[in-house]
Amino acid sequence: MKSQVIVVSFLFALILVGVAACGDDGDEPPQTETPTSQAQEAPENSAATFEISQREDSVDGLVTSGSQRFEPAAFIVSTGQQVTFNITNDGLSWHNMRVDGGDGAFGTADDTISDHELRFLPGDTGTLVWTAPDSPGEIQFRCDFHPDVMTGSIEVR
Ligand SMILES: [Cu+2]
Repeated sequence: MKSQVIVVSFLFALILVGVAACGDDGDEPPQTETPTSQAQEAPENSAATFEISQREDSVDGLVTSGSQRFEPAAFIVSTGQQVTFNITNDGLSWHNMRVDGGDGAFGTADDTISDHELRFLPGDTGTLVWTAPDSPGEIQFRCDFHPDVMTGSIEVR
């Protein structure tokens, strides 16, 4: 009879350990989620710096059509904040970055464009320094070489 109590106690302990382990797993962030899928938020009341990657998918050195993108592609900043994007072309194509100044249109005088004489070759790094408008809103940015797919947004709070 005593040995049965011991076995039951042991099994109960095993169950407790199993439940605790499951609980720990639930607290950890999912491994498959990439941090770049979330909007990057700048600290308030100071200049902000973001790392941004230009890339695309490829098979045997051939770029997969429509896969060109910025990673991350969504940012949150404060009104009037100075923002520096440190850009790296991690892809195979030419890219740049153009931020709409807030007039809702690209190719206008209020745009801000990345350096490197308007295009980044594969492996190039550079910057785009931009100051958020003084009023809240949604600012769009894009790559001029892939304007239909390579886009992003900056939420100004
Ligand atoms: Cu591009």
